[in-house]
Amino acid sequence: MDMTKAPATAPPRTVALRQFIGGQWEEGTGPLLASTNPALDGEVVAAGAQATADDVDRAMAAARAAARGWAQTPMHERGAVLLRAAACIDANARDWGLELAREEGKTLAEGIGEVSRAAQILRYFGNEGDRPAGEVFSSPRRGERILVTRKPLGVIGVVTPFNFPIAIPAWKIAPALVFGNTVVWKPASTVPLLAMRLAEALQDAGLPDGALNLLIGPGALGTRIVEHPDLDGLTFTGSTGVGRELSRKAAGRGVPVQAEMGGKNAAIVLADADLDLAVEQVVFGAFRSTGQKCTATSRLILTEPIADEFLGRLLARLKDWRVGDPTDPTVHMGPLVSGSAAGGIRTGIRTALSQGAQLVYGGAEAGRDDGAAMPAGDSFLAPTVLEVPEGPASAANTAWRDEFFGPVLTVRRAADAQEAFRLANESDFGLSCALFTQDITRVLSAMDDLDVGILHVNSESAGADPHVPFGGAKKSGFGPKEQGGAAKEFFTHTTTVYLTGGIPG
Ligand code: UN1
Repeated sequence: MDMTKAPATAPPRTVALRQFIGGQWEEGTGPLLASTNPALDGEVVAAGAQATADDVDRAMAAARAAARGWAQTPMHERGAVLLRAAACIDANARDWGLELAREEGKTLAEGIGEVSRAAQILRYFGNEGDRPAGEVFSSPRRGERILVTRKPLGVIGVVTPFNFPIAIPAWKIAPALVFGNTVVWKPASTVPLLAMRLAEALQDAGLPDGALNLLIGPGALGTRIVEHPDLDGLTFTGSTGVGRELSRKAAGRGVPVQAEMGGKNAAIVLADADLDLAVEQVVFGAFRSTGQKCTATSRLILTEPIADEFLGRLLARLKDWRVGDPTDPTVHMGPLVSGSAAGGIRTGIRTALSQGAQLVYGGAEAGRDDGAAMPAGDSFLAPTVLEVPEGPASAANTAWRDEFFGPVLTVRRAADAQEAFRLANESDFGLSCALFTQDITRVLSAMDDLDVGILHVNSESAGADPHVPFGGAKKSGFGPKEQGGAAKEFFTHTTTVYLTGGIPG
């Protein structure tokens, strides 16, 4: 049959999942695993057998065996592999972006954008060989110089979340590799196909066998990696609970850890803000990727003079925010990653309401009774806005305090900028914050007063460029920051060299 004549409506075929160990793609020997499309009940995107504890051991051995040769490969050659992989990823951005939208549920535009972003990250680190590789200090002794050189840690465990199935792995694996480490990677089992795509790109780009190993399977594989005696470093992004548990285990064995965990990021709108800009950016920050970003805007602090006006404009904007199949280009927001993720958020919304929050828009039952604007299916939630009135219990309201990791925005009102900053800091987390104002004096105080790792002035709380540090303050992260020059801090250790040729004549 001529496949080019197959009807355009034919469902895409299910991709066979494989493990990548020591440069070989192989079938797993564990139980079956299938990634499914959260927008279309029952559509299997990829399926295959999971990896086992034994596969972790083989992957660690392969990574160890490859470590010395890769570390001795010149940085420019290591970078060239990343640059070739970036070109391959760019060439496949549309196809893989579509696979990403089907497997994870973000819109096609965001899926393609994320794949291109992975390529951009690989390009940034691919050029690392052109950047300074250490420091030179003066010596108090005649005829001596003191150099600080950098070396890879060795074998790095990489554990990544579902919400950026190719960009987050890229921003961990690219620096790990370019600085000369080898990698054993366990992605979230909900998004294994995109993990395979990244590994394929690196393999096709000429990465030596064993430098990257990919294990698809349950969380227990991550624990096995962390407990493995050959592990030299662990980089993790995901939930606070899992991050703390893995960090505790790694740190207890003297293994350096970098963990990027929760966020409860505020957008603050001051009285002088450009409201049209602020509404647009708050909607993007809160509801793009269905709110499933650690940098998503989940708290909105409105100063009194503009609060009602802002909410009115926000609700008008949300009426046009289409929820549906993310591969439909007219849709703004896809489903949550799974029905159970959506169910947990529905419970969270109901709890928040029982604790005194007021429903402003959407809600746990939206589209269920009225049926109108919401697609059927347990994974879908409406964009939801809750308001927590000021009172002794406001700070404890679950929608204000806990990370829901979904399309829920919780509003509080502040009398002025000072109170708004105090409310923004009223969180255990401190990842990012968006501040909307045209007042430079307020911006300068915010830079000092807000306890966050990332501050956006007049732009949404999400987003991260590859050449600058990324990571949070307070309980949002543990260990060094990611990306940019900060990545070097984690993926290398230093050797201080006291260098003299003898006593100068
Ligand atoms: C972004 O804001 O574009 O897990 C990236 C997360 C973050 C990445 C956010 N580590 O959502």
